[in-house]
Amino acid sequence: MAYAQANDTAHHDDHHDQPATGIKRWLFATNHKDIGTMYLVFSLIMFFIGGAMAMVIRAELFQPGLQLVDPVLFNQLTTNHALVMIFGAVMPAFVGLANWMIPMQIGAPDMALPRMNNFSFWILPFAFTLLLSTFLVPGGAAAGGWTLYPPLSLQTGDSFPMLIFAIHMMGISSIMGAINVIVTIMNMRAPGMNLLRMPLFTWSWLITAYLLIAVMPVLAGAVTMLLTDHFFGTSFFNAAGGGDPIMFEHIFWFFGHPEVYIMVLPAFGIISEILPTFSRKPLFGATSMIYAIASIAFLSFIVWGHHMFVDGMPLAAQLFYMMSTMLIAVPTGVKVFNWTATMWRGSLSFEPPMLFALAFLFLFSIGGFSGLMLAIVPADFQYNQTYFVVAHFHYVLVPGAIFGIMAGVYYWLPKWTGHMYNMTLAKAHFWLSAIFVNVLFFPQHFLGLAGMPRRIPDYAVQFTDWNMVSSIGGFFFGASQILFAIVVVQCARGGKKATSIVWEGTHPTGLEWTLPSPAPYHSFSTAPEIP
Ligand code: CU1
Repeated sequence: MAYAQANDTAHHDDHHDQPATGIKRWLFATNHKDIGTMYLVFSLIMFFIGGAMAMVIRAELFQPGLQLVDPVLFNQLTTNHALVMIFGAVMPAFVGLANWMIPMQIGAPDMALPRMNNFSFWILPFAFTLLLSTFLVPGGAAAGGWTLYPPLSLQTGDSFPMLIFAIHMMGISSIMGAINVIVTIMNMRAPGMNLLRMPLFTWSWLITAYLLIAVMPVLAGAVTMLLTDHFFGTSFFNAAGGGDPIMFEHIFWFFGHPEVYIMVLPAFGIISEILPTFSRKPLFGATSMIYAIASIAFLSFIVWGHHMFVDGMPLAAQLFYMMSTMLIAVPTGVKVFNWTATMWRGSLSFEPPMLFALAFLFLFSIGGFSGLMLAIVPADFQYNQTYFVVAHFHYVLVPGAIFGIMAGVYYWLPKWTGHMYNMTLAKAHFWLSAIFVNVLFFPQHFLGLAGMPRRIPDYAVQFTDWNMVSSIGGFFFGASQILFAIVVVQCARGGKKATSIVWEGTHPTGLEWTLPSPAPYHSFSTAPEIP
């Protein structure tokens, strides 16, 4: 509560005029909480749009043969499902959480650059309107999937510049968001809030923001070179003109691998705050947790070649990428050990944030292990371009990134809205999600090992059974997410009042949401006024 009071005081000092109401409040928002809300609402909408595409994909793959969509539309769906989920759902959700929580966690009155904050949000609706309108162009953004490998991606046709410009806008938005996070954390911490006292969510975002600034321009460069190859006669990736299509893969994955970590490091931060709260114990090894996240971030820059083992690569390079990739298991192991040790002999309770955090811990680990399998060069020769890869990264991104976001939302929603949400509905959402995410994605391991290729609208009959299971899991998983929307909307509209010790449960001492670990010696309610 002390954090919130400090914020409110500073906030009112800043604004002498009347606060805007109605549409102006949102259009001209410079307040980190309103912008955070807009990011989160936008992300939820994109989650359902990307999810609807996934439902169509799973419906087409329910049985062999072409029934619902033609192959061109199917390819459009796989490409756009990925772009919408990555840049529209997961990343904006984390930026929304950053906007809400970072100023409060470090005792800052707002984000450092509030107008840029507004700009970085409002780019997104335009970017995604442009991206989704490629569906209206004949052929659409069909060729190549979200990785846009040339020469296939250069067959995209008239929607190609729309696709490229949409990606540029997403990148600009991300870079501005990242700059804001770094400047806020570096310059606006309350007295006494030195770096190693910062809560883990803020720490994970600080590291993520550096990753974003390092790799988003690389993506921008890659897609710009595609654009000039397509329209201006350059031959960056065209062998006939002296270029090299494999170079695109190097540039893309130098962005792409850190991008995966951008989507999961903030979730590590969220989990590192939820597990201590619901274990009634401080986080085990908080400092080693920060170093582990930083190590993972560093390693993410030197492993990109593991996406390209089948391209033909010198043996020494194969060994380097294999071993550097496996090295990531070391800091990841530190984190899993610390999370487990945090819960060890703790006084555990199982409210929705804790349930999602635990599911994250178990299921993200499955994604980690299948990642280790893919890192082994000779094994990857078998798995490459199969559904095993699809199973792997969906375990990392759905029960990883998305469950992390949901854990965070269930954890902080009472703090944001002032209301407690419907526990029964939230728990039902958890159990349905946790069960059906496995029904959806686990069989895809079997399909991949049996040789089913990815990104295809049809398949050989021997793959039918597990595809049916996967699709049924997908339909139930998708439907369960409606519960999430209901819980969130109900909670925003009203309900039982939340208190500062909302998570006390049966424990009389209780714990606040943003309790850093270790607790700071400063009490912010007596801290000097922020100028
Ligand atoms: Cu990777």
